[in-house]
Amino acid sequence: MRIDILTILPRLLDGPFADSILERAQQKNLCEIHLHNIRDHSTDKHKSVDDYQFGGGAGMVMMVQPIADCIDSLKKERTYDEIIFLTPDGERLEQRRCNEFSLLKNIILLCGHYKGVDQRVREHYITKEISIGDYVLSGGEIAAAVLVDSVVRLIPGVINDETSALTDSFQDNLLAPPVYTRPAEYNGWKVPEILTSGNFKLIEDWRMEQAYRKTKERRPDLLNQ
Ligand code: 6GU
Repeated sequence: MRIDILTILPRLLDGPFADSILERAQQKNLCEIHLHNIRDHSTDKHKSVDDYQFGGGAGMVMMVQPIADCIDSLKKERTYDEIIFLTPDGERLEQRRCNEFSLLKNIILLCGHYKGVDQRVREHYITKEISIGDYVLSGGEIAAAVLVDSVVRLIPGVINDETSALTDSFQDNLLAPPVYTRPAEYNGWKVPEILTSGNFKLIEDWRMEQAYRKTKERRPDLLNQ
C-alpha cells in the first residue's frame, strides 16, 4: 500500500510513522508513506497556500492551485483508489472503514487547516471525507496519523501475531476483555483464577462474558448494530 499525505505542516508527521509498528511496516515494504509539503507546489511568488474567503468572515481558506497541482502530479504517476480529505465535517471513521481502506493499493490523504479548503477541491478531487470524532483539532495532520495507524496495522504481515488484530476492540463490535501478565499476585492483587486454570474452553467463555459485560456497560450502542 502506498500513502501520499499532503500537508502544510509535514514536520508534524515526521514522528508518528518513524517508530514501532508503522516503522516496521515500511521496513518490510508492506507500506510506503510519502509526505508532500503543499507549499512546495504554490506558484505564487510568496508561496502562499491560503487566502481570505469570498463573502467575508474570519479565517483563511486553503487555495485550490497548490493542492490541485500536487494531486495532479501524483495522479500522473499512478492511479489512486481514494483521495481522502480529513475534516471534522466528514464521515466518522470506524473500524469497518479501516478494514476497507487496508485493502487499497494507493491512497492520498489531504490534511485541511484554517477555516477549511476551497470547496472546489472537495468537489473535483476528493472521493471521501473522514473525521476521527466529534471534537475539533487544529488541523488534519493528527487525524491523518490516526487513520494511517488504524489502517496500516491491518495490512496482512504488519502485526506478527496474525490473530491479534482480529481480537481488538470493535473488530466484532465488542470491547476487549481485561488482560493480565505475571506475576499472578502483586501486592495482594490476584489474577482471576480461571486464567491460570489451563482450561482453554473456560478461559474463552470468561473472556467473551467479560467483553460482553464491558460493552453493555460502556457502549450499549455497539450491541445494537
Ligand atoms: Cl479529520 N480534522 C480536524 N481539524 N478536526 C477533527 C478531525 C479532522 N476529526 C475530528 N476532529
